[in-house]
Amino acid sequence: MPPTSHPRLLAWIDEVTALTTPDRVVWCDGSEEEWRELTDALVESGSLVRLDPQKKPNSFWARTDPGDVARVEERTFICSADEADAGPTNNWMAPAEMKATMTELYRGCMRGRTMYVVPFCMGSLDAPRPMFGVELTDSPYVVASMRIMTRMGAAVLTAMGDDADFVPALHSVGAPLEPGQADVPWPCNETKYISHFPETREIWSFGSGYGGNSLLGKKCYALRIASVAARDEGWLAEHMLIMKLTSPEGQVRYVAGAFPSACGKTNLAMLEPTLPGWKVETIGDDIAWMRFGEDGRLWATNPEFGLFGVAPGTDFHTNPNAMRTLARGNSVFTNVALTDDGDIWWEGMGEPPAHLTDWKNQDWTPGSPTPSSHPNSRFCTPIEQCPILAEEYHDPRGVPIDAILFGGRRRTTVPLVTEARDWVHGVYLGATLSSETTAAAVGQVGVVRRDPMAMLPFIGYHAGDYFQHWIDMAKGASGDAAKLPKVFYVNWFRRGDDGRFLWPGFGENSRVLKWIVDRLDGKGDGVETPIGHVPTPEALDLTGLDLDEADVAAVLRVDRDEWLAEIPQVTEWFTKFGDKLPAVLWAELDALRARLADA
Ligand code: SAT
Ligand code: MN
Repeated sequence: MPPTSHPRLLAWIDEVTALTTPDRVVWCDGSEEEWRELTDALVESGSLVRLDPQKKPNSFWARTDPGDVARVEERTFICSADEADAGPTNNWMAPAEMKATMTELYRGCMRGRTMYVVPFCMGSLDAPRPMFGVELTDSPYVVASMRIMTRMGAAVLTAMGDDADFVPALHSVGAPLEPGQADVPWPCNETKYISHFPETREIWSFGSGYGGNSLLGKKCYALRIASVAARDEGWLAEHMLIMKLTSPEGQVRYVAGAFPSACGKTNLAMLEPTLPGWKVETIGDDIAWMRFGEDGRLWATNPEFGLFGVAPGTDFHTNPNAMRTLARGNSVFTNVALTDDGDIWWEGMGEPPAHLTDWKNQDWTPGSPTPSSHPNSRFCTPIEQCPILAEEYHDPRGVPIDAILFGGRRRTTVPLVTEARDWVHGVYLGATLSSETTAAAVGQVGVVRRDPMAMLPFIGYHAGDYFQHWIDMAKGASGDAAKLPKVFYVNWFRRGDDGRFLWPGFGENSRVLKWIVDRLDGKGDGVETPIGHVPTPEALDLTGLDLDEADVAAVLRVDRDEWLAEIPQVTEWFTKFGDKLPAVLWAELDALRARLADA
């Protein structure tokens, strides 16, 4: 007997069962017992390796197929009824055509496997309108990961009752098993589709078991589908961390920050300030849903329940709070290296041990020519284990945002921090955000691309309409611009001519946060430059930091020629959006050009 009588849910499950023909259907309740059974079975089948409980209790090592390590943007589709609604930044296929194609792929695809029913909720179950979803998947790895990343199980089903709306999210690894056929540790299919149907709010995913392609509550629901709902309903679903920042005087500020995947959102969200007396607490590290409150301020919640962070580079120096979170166990590590004593290791953790088993299950020694861990290897861990989780994380109202940071990885041109002139200029900065590509998506790494609001792979509709939506958000502040968050553009990654990072980053970024808070308070010196307000070297609190004066000047420098060189790139970028590009953004570009000409 199914543990619900929700007619739409039951009808959909019947339909999918008939199509995919799993050997059995299991309803997930989210219990400890279920977790134990799932992970035991995954260990038994060789998909997971249990880590030493003394080192990482209740934690597991997973290795993907070497061809299934990241999001597949080329295989990600926004199947809006009208092609124009997907815009120039998304792949599109007509919904009927995509459904016909994928239906044939799904036919019999769960043969020999179990189909799990995973009811989940993005955000609090106590939210005024809880955001439900149900994922059907034939991957027990996905079930275990969904239990960490979302509020999942029986309580969700109960809260859904018989008639709650939900996002149906269908997932298959696309690897049916014939009778007697042995399974592989990471089943997947060379053909992959990550499809979204924005009008009907459905998600169909096939062929990949990797995080962003398979944990459908995350990017697919909480960003692509939610961004469409947000457009329709006047809110924002964004690729942003959320942090609580308390000054030595006890003043609290809430900051949201959009950075592309693998550009340091998790590190910033858990930052340990080097400036005495400052405190950071974490609310979210990847996704922010922001709605205007009755007070006219923009309030943000984190819809997730776990952290799915990039492993390499994470250690006690760069992100001590992530390390403390992981030490508490209950985590799944994917594509990192395994130590001989049953712990995990990755590049950036200091001196490597003499021997490891690498992410491809090969012997690895410090002399090996390739890294032990995939550059997009990930830890998946409960956010409630984060020792600096802010109590506001649990509040369904969220927190009122004081400042929004946009940032990317740029070796040149973009200074450490710039304050936008006003909201529309802030939207311009977000819309033209650029960053060097990372290993978080399949493709070339290190190429500068425009990544508007760090949402390029996640906007569920036409990006021109998305920019207009951002501009229109100002209306939500009841006409009082002072209530809008102030917008800043940051770049921790600027380098000198010799290739060195000019700024130490990590905990030292608290110095930049302090300047931002000073600016919110109407203090903090800035020079007005053609691109916005940039701190004077004296306005940055550099106490106790051994930095070359020349480096400080270089990291803050606004180089007219470098910025003039951006203009044709931005022009080309804006041209993509045709008449959907808000005219005020063209006006911003014209004004920037004029200011640069006068500079
Ligand atoms: O792989 S995920 O999409 O979940 C993480 C990311 O790329 O931001
Ligand atoms: Mn992300």
